[in-house]
Amino acid sequence: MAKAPARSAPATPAAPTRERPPEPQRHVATAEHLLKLYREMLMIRRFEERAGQLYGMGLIGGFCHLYIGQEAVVTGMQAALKPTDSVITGYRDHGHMLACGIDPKVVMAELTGRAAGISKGKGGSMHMFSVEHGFYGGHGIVAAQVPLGTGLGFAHKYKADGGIAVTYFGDGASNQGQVYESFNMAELWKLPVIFVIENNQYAMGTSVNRSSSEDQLFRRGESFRVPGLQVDGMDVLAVQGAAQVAADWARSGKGPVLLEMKTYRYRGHSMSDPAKYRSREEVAAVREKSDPIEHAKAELMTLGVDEAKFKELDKEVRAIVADAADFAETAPEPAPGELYTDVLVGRY
Ligand SMILES: Cc1ncc(C[n+]2csc(CCOP(=O)(O)OP(=O)(O)O)c2C)c(N)n1
Ligand SMILES: [Mg+2]
Repeated sequence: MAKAPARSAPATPAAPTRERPPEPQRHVATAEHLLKLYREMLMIRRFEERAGQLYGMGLIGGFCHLYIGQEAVVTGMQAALKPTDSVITGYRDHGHMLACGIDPKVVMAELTGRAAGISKGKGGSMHMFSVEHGFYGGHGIVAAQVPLGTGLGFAHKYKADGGIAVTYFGDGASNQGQVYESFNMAELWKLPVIFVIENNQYAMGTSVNRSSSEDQLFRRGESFRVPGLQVDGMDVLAVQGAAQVAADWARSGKGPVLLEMKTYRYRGHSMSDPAKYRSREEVAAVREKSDPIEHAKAELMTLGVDEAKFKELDKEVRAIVADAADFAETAPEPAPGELYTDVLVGRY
């Protein structure tokens, strides 16, 4: 009887060994540099507190998602970027705009729907944009900014302008299919993109563990060979250190990199969230143990910065935010004719 031929599956070529970015080190900062980061985080915090108040007074309509608790992420990331780089995020975007150097006045005026707002008062909290500052939105559709950010990376590579695209999204967004299509293309084409997952532990009322089979989100790029790093997103210098490694990697043509920032939002998902899915104690414990601003302050004190300096900074930041709020309350609303400008009309 004839012997059956030996069976074997079609051979898959051996995968080349993957290079990985070096292990990031916490950024070693001078008191001066840390003080600058502290001030930037404080600006975001005070701005957001004020936005929350204006919302409570009925001066802000529509949705309003505050960034309180997550300030170290955007501040540390921005510290490693260059003016040629671009930034894109979702709807929790006020902090990203301030970090990109956009005037608090035009951001606050946009929140209150005034003509002087950055989107002429017609975009509101979730729809702001400034090409001049390398800020590409402000997007209300969960994860929609991820393919767009990948496209920004493509543009940087195509134009060979040396820039990289920082694409922020949430833990909830990280379960969207378009994120993985983006990872695939970004790695295949070695696009200069830093994907930043702001893992604030919740997507509206759903905790990461209830929604994610792989809750170590920095591993989410592995199937696509996108290297991932997990970062303490409550420590601005840890963020800057990781951002530097990621930026060097992406800028040198090695392709995308994924940073999972472990962070926390103190407020509800949006201003209309009663936050029944978590206890007050849980929030209080994070605030007490991990607050990014308090930690930076404590570190600055060990570097010799005294209480008077903090008081001076706080006063200065409060004055800038108060000015922005006054402006946003008193600036005129858009003229009725603006209803018909900037509107894309399709013909069917
Ligand atoms: C495609 C889509 N689905 C659902 C929503 C409603 N929605 C808005 S925010 C959100 C949760 C997203 O959470 P996460 O990505 O963790 O970001 P975070 O709000 O925590 O910053 C959902 C489901 C939406 N805006 N877009
Ligand atoms: Mg989230």
